[in-house]
Amino acid sequence: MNTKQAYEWAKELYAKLGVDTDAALEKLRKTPISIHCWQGDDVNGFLFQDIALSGGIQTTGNYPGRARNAEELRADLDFALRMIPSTHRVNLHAIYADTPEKVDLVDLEPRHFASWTDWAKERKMGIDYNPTCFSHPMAESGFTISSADPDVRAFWIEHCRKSRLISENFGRELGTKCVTNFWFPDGYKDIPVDREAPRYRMMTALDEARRDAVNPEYHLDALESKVFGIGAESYTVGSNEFVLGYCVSRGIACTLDAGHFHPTEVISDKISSVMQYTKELLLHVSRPVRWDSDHVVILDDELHAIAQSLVRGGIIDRTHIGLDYFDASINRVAAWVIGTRNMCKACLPLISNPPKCSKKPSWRETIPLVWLCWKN
Ligand code: RNT
Ligand code: ZN
Repeated sequence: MNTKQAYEWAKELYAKLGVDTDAALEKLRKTPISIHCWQGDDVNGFLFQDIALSGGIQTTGNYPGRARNAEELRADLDFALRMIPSTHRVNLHAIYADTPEKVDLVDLEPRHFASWTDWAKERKMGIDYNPTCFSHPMAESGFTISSADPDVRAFWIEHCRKSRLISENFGRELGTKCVTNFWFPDGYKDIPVDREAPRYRMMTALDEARRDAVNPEYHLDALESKVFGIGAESYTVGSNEFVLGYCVSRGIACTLDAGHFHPTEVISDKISSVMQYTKELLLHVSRPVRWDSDHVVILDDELHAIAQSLVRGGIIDRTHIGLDYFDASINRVAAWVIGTRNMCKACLPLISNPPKCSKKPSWRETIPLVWLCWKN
């Protein structure tokens, strides 16, 4: 029996249960997964040579075959994409700029990503983006955009500002909105004297970084929280409360990373709460094992629960599903394929048979109003 035949039989069986498999697959096709490029090279990037991964995140393992340049990374991605049905998106970090020029993060422009744009265009894929606020000498203090040092702060504000312009360009070139995720590792290893000032600085610095008007058709801001990082165990500036408050008050998307909460907390239960107050959501689907260990996503209970929250809650269309894990101890291409396919597999049974929920009001544009009132 070939796969086509197997599908026809399955289709018939499911039809008897009232499930239209063609329609379900079509719907799944409209739910792209943003595949994180950084699984392919252990979050090294190609902009700087010999720079250690910092920011309290870590890849472990030394499996051979790490991509050494953008060309190799794209070839590996192409190989992975052949084993992943449907068209998805690729999520880039600033350090994946593909240029022979010696440029720093604050000098990056859309042209430094031209090869990525061409590559994505050929494949009819969208691109998502991230400023890289770690693995850089200016991040050595453990603080970036919330640093008390005005020069350090200005550097990261400028990097984030430029990132939004790069993002808008991706969106315009590829005809699909680029979601740009801001994540800052800023925090203290030990108990700080002042918990308030860094948060005030982060809030105002973010506003400054986001001062340019960008076309919302092409770009969306998202902000990611975290409970702690390695070397920042006692205090993280961008905590859950800080981030949620910022996203709601500014009308931007909140990013929920599955590994960024206490081990017994799950994002599957946070999604429906956050979505009462924000129009769009970005997910970093990952698999924390004891800590934010960024294991490859498997089809476990929490992945099913995440998909349930999205589909049963009727919010999958307002959600951008991204993956975020990096495992260097296994084949990196397999890691992409396994994680992405599992994310799709978790959504499919739910999409095939959506619940007939009671009618609920559609999303109202309350958030920008709240923000306007607050601003005035
Ligand atoms: C770190 C965050 C962040 C990064 C990527 C590389 O804990 O999850 O999203 O993993 O930006
Ligand atoms: Zn993340």
